[in-house]
Amino acid sequence: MVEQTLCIIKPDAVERNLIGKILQMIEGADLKIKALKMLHLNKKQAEGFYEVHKEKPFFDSLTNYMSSGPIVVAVLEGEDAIKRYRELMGATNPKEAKQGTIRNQFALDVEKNSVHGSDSPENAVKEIAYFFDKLEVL
Ligand code: IDP
Ligand code: MG
Repeated sequence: MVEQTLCIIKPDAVERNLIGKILQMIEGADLKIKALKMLHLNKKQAEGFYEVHKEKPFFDSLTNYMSSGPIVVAVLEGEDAIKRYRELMGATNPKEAKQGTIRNQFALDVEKNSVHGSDSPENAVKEIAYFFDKLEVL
């Protein structure tokens, strides 16, 4: 099934000039970029995006980090895109991420792990709508 998923290139990766390399890996994995932009979230906007994690001990640190610098947000499309992009990202903790994955290559630690990807069709729809207007997604 053709799906769309939300990708974020997080502040640690933007800061280290990894946008191009990460987008190259995404395109190389046969995922199509259907929307793309750069922005700098404020703390409230980061908290809104990660609302599902608001009870977690790492919520404050995570939302500080996600609002600490510019990010790139993108909509990716392809067959089974949600699962395939999560496989390409690798495990949340880079120590557990398989070789060849984005997080294995670029993540700094379990928080500053370079990329985000939606984890289900329902969340993909919500997350895409958080960042993109209907008219902005091809
Ligand atoms: P995911 O990004 O692989 O889906 P989630 O469990 O949804 O992982 O967590 C969202 C984000 O919160 C992670 O990508 C990471 O930046 C951060 N995070 C997750 N677990 C921890 C932790 O144990 N310590 C610090 N930050 C964490
Ligand atoms: Mg998640």
